[in-house]
Amino acid sequence: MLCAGVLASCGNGANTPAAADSTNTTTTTDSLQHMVLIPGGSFVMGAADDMALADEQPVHTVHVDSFLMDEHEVTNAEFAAFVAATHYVTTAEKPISKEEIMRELPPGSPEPDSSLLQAGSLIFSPPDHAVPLDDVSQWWAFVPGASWRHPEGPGSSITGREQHPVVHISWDDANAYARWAGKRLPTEAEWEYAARGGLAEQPFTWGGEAITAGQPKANTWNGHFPYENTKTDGFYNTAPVKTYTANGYGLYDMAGNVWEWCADWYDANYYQQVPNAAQNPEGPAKGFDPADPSAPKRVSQGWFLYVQR
Ligand SMILES: [Ca+2]
Ligand SMILES: [Ca+2]
Repeated sequence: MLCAGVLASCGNGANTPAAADSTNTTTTTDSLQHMVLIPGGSFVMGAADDMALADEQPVHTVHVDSFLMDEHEVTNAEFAAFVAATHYVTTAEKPISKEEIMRELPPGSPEPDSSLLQAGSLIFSPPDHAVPLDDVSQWWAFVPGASWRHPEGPGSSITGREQHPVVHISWDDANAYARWAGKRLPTEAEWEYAARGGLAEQPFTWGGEAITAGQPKANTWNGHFPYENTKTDGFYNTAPVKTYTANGYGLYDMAGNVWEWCADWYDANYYQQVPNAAQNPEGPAKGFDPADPSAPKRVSQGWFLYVQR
């Protein structure tokens, strides 16, 4: 419910003057500052290699129309301006209602202890030794009082991190920010198309070179997860936006730094249902995750691209 993440929002490209001019790659008007025109086109979505997960198959061709996308993740400074203007309260800053929890749990579930209903969020709290990588509870811990204002919990602050991406942002928070800014969340298809930066069938936003080769390319985990981080990219937690080289469309941190919200519901079986050559697909009508069937989820993005081999 309370994931560390942020949005990359995009405008309704078809309705904006900038989007109509496909010769411009970057907008210049005040209201569209820091947005990039992504020229429409078709691409192969999904994965077919040995590492492909079931929900990434089969690969299918998708067309997206031109749209505008923020050039970087939403920063603490940008989100603070939204909150100052609207007095918006994020999901992580609200106590959790017992009724809401019970609605999302299977019928007959025991009621949660009231100590679990405080406002807060999940904090990365790694062990100092190797642990099974299929158990996220080994490195995530719920911390009352953690929120975008207090990223590491009470006592921490975002002072000095104004240009870092905002974290502890739910899908509802991201959606509210985007609407306030006169934008919307990208669809999963738009996000993946934009992340590729015009490169076809490459595994990374920068192409095919291994992430460990050459200069640091993105803010990721370096070393043995989750107990050793060598910080060869310079950062343990978030990095200021635009620290690393942009992709071919001029978008930053499409790989790494923080995960970004997409508009789509997540359905593990969606790729098996979406027609080939889909035009501007908007994802399934509702969410379904067989690993957690009582809690529908939205799509978040931000790491490996999918490539057909
Ligand atoms: Ca790092
Ligand atoms: Ca990112």
